[in-house]
Amino acid sequence: MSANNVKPFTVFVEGNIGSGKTTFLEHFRQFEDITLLTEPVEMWRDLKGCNLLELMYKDPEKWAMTFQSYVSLTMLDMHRRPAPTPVKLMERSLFSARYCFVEHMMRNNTLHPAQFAVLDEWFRFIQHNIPIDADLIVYLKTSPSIVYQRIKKRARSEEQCVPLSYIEELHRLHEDWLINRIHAECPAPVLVLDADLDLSQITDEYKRSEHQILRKAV
Ligand code: DCP
Repeated sequence: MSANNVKPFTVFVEGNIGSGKTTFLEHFRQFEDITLLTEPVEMWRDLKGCNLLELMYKDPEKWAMTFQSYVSLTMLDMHRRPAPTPVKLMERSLFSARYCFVEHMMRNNTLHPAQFAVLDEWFRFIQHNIPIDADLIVYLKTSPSIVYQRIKKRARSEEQCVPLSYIEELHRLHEDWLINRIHAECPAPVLVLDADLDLSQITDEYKRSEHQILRKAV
């Protein structure tokens, strides 16, 4: 809740792995009156000394369920966290966890149907019983080959085994959710930005979203 008890304008930043979500959030650090909630990847890498992200990539059949249930908890925490500002900008959401990552793990049988059913029931329960505010989704749209190169370059140790085919599949799932709208609900209007641009050009593209996010003439 913002200072005057009005709900903040809540924005989810979505896009493939390596699409620049963190960089996008950092762009908005220059503005006052905006709460930035970056994704809790560091919590996933260190839960009481356990690296769940690494366990998930090393042995997906064994750890995907545990990992995604912890992702759900940390994302729900971000959704419910009050913002003392008129704007709240979040990296990812419960929706991309369900419609992109869990969906992929269900389709390629990484998750047993029973495990998928439990995650899906949690998702539905939360959706129907816990208010999740969403006013805008910024979709950082990329080409799989470009983000694949970025992932290789940034060399996050857990992601070294990620094949291009996985990035392509995640791309299709983001497109199905945000552009083709195959799921019944998309929680907010979608603003699509070209996130293939490299760092020297991306600021102008990010600026295209300032007006809608800050909701004033900038
Ligand atoms: N991940 C996952 N399941 C989720 C969310 C994320 O398996 N529900 C994994 C994919 C990545 C890592 O967690 O290995 C972080 O992915 P993100 O795309 O969420 O974050 P990035 O740090 O890649 O974002 P960007 O590079 O766009 O800033």
